[in-house]
Amino acid sequence: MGAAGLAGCDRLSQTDWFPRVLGSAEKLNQRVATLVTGRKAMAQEFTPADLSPSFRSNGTSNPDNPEYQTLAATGFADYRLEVAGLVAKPRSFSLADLHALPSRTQITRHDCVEGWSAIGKWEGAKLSALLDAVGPTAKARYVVFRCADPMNDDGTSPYYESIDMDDAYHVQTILAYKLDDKPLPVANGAPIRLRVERQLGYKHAKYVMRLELVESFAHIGDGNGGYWEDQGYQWYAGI
Ligand SMILES: Nc1nc2c(c(=O)[nH]1)N[C@H]1C(S)=C(S)[C@@H](COP(=O)(O)O)O[C@H]1N2
Ligand SMILES: [Mo]
Repeated sequence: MGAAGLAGCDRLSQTDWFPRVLGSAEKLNQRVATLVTGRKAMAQEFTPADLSPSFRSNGTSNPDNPEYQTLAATGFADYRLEVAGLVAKPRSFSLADLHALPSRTQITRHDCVEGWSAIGKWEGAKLSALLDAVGPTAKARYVVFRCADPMNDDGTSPYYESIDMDDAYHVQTILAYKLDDKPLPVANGAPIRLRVERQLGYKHAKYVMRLELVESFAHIGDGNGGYWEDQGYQWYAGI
């Protein structure tokens, strides 16, 4: 086993304290993904000929949230992505700020656990570039994505997700503002949605309003790292 493999094992042992400790199958998935492909491995990219004729919407298609609706009504001119938590320079980013960051365009396949896939062309700011601008502190281990869509009737429990720093700095991890060369539609997460290409669909948070750099997500939601994770889905949804 090479140095990369050993580094992967070391990383795993650091995560063993997880609250609802990752089920053993999940740990196995993560170990296999780490050893077989390495955490820097690229998700497959496709050509324009492979694009799905249209990219369907799943889950929330238009957040039932007055603040979001107000932002949408003016084309998100007043949108600000807040970045907070364990960073040296907390700040917010307008859409223009996000467009000014180094970007990446990629044609990838999205796989939803509900049994459908679609290939889309995504363009967005590299999350690594945004993180370089705010300076995560040494304690930061996860990026938490807070979304605009309430997931229950009383308007609480908005959708949220989290990824580790390996995925956060991966070259294909972007805050997408375009789908198939057009501004990201509301149905697919306008104005900003996460693309974290080696993970299943539910990790790709839409309607992202705020990022938080944290050491642990034990005290966020039910402590499992995401809205669907709190309903029992795996936190590490690598494919
Ligand atoms: N904020 C938010 N993000 C979300 C969801 C959601 O309902 N709300 N659904 C997730 C799921 S299960 C999938 S498969 C994809 C769907 O993305 P799409 O609507 O662009 O197809 O978004 C993910 N991110
Ligand atoms: Mo999904």
